[in-house]
Amino acid sequence: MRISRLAVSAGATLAGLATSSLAFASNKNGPTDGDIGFQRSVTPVMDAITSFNNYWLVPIMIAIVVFVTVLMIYIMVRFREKANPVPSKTTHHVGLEVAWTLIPVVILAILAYPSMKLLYFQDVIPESELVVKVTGDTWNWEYSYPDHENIDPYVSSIVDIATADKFGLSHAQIIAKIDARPADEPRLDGRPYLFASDAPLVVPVDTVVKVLVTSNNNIHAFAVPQFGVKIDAVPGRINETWFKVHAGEEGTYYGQCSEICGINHAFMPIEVMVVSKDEFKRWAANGGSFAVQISQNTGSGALAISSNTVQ
Ligand SMILES: [Cu+2]
Repeated sequence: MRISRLAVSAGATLAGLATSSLAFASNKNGPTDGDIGFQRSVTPVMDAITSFNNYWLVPIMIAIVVFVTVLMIYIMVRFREKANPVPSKTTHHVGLEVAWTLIPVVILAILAYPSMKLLYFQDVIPESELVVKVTGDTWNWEYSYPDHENIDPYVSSIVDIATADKFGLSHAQIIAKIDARPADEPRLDGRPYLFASDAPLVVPVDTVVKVLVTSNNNIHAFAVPQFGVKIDAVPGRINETWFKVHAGEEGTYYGQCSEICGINHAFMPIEVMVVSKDEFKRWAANGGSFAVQISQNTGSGALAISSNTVQ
């Protein structure tokens, strides 16, 4: 009787934790201090991942944790030395062994169905309206738009200060130092350090974007949590994935290289700027720039780089 009351209260506590973890899911973009849920979803794939986690995995995990905890407590109380002076000599119980083998098999089989459905949903790319190519490098990302010949491939690097200047500085001091730069140098401008780049990937909202991912050197991974995108960038191979940001979700989304790739792995952020379809058209027609470029420097590499820098 006491045990069953204990089970009910443990269950209630864990169910409360689960609902609060759902409630903890941030409504902001990007990672937020104190978050314990996933980042807010903005694509159909991430919607499916979030539901699979919240409505299948978390409830099943909670049920298992509650069951095992209650069983452990029951065994510790019921079979303690005082209450059970003559211990049982049983070593095998066929029924029990069959049960603890079959029940996990059934749980995994039940999980396999929605899991496979989700994998195929991620894997099969719908008819794409835009293709972007992402190339991992040591240590930054290069973006190109094979559909738009007028947009030169451009490199997207972290907004940072030199490693030598960072020595002994706190996170906040590094941010202050970057923000103190002249306005014409890459600055954070309110964006998070280790996520902000000097040239984000620009894509239109409500559009199926096919992403081709490869690498120039070692293995990286292109990952944007709010899109449900994470795919390895492997040299000599092109991996494909896709995302479609929901209408009305224009904004800036962040990710980071997610396959440990070397000394500056932590310093190759992914910043994706999602703009309206019209704004993207203008950006693309303008050679990959939001600003009208006035440059004295004609016909050199410097122009190509500056015209791709998002102003
Ligand atoms: Cu990396």
